[in-house]
Amino acid sequence: MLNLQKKKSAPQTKTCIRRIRNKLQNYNQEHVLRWWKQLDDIQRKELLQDIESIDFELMKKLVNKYLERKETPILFDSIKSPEIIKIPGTEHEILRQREARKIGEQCIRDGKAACFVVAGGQGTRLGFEGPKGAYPIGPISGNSIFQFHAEKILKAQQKYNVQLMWYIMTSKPLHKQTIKFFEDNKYFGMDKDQVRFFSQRMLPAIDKDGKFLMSSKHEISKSPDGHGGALFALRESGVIREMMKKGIEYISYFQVDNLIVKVLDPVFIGYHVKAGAQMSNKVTPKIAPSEKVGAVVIVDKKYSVIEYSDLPEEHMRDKDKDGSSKFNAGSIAIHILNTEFVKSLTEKGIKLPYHIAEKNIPYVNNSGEYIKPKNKNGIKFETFIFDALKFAKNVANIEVIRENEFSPIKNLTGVDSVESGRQLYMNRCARWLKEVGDNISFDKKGNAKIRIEISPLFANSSDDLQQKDLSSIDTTKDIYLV
Ligand code: UD2
Repeated sequence: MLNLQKKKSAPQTKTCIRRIRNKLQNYNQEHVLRWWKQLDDIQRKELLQDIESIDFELMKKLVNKYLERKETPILFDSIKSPEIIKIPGTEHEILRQREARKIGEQCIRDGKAACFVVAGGQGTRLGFEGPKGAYPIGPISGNSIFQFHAEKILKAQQKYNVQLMWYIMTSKPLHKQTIKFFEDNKYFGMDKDQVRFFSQRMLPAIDKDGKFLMSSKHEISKSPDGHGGALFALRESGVIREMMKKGIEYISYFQVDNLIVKVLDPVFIGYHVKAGAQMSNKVTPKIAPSEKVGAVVIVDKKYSVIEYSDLPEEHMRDKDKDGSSKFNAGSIAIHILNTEFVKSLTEKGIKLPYHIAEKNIPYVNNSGEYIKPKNKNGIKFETFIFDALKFAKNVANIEVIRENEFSPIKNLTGVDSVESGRQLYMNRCARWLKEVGDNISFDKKGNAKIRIEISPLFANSSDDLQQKDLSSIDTTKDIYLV
């Protein structure tokens, strides 16, 4: 029986290899089979599967785009600053915000909103093995970033008396680890059924001649296709269909590395609904023109985000005719997207533009040696979710208070780091305690003098704290409320 199968499969494999070899030749990538003779059966199978999964036509376009440097130039003169719903100051604005909150709360109660986190990026800058969301960030508890987000969702669930869905986009190298992390932690108290994982697409990385880089003799180096890949992944995984079946209309999108993000903000949802928007943004004034956040702008009457890496020094300070800064509306990567919008974009086959990123990518050289390059040797291609803005009929841009909603964790130390993210989190806890009358001291930099951690399950706002008995708190020592 075994023998028969072997005899049968041998010619098939030969034909298959011939076909694949031809394909590779057509696309100028035949070098990926260079070590074929040295590979064992399992490695050969894996390599063939890897090759079969590649969209060669897409890669051909991307390679040409890179080789011909076909990036569309940004016409800086035609850019305008966006319309923004400012933080309310007047009585009228306060009323407007209250109305938005009411609308958003009703949407959440009616089960029309779900949480969606993009967690497919590799945490290389953090120097952490494994998914970034598994990073033990809690200043006292050491709880993971995922646990903080999960507890915020559970708290919202209690408040609105509705079961909320959490969609988590991972990428191939992180997928199994992410699920295992949730399983090991018993889903942080959430029901298994309310957490839905799906994986984004991976694309080959190329060298400067347009050839696929090899990460081993039988593996093509691949990386996630950017968070814009969420659109493709939402469709391919069937998640967008599932969402619509459940009656979900609004996707509350956030990045895993923003520890203090409001995972489901009724005010944001309400403004989005009131504006009849299809996709919306939270913005905050940049702390400096060079800050590493994108800027929400208007180009040709359409909303868009100019990524920080695309904003040259000489344009960072450009002004509108009225003297206001063009690039001051910092995008903190928090959006609402309508499920209907995502569905129609993906059904129409709309493709987001690919951005080129030059990186140091480890690879196997022609002699079969594994090289960790010191300089940028390779190119990755990524799409960005905010490029979908220009397809939206209406967009609402909501200004928020940075220190209440944005603490990005990109590096281990310094700017936008584990250190600063923790501090921003503790400072927000300290402000909440102060607001309810506790005597918390801050140093000259505005940092709380003691370590404070409040589990989102205990309180996720100063309003939540109002309802607690905090009389036994000693504000001279570390505070951990759980
Ligand atoms: C992002 C924004 C920037 C600003 C900043 C705020 C981009 C290109 N830039 O900068 O404008 O808003 O965040 O913090 O987004 N991810 C995936 N799959 C991928 C790539 C990324 O899921 O293929 C996730 C990643 O896990 C993370 C988020 O997207 O949660 C942002 O990725 P990043 O840290 O690479 O983006 P960054 O810091 O360049």
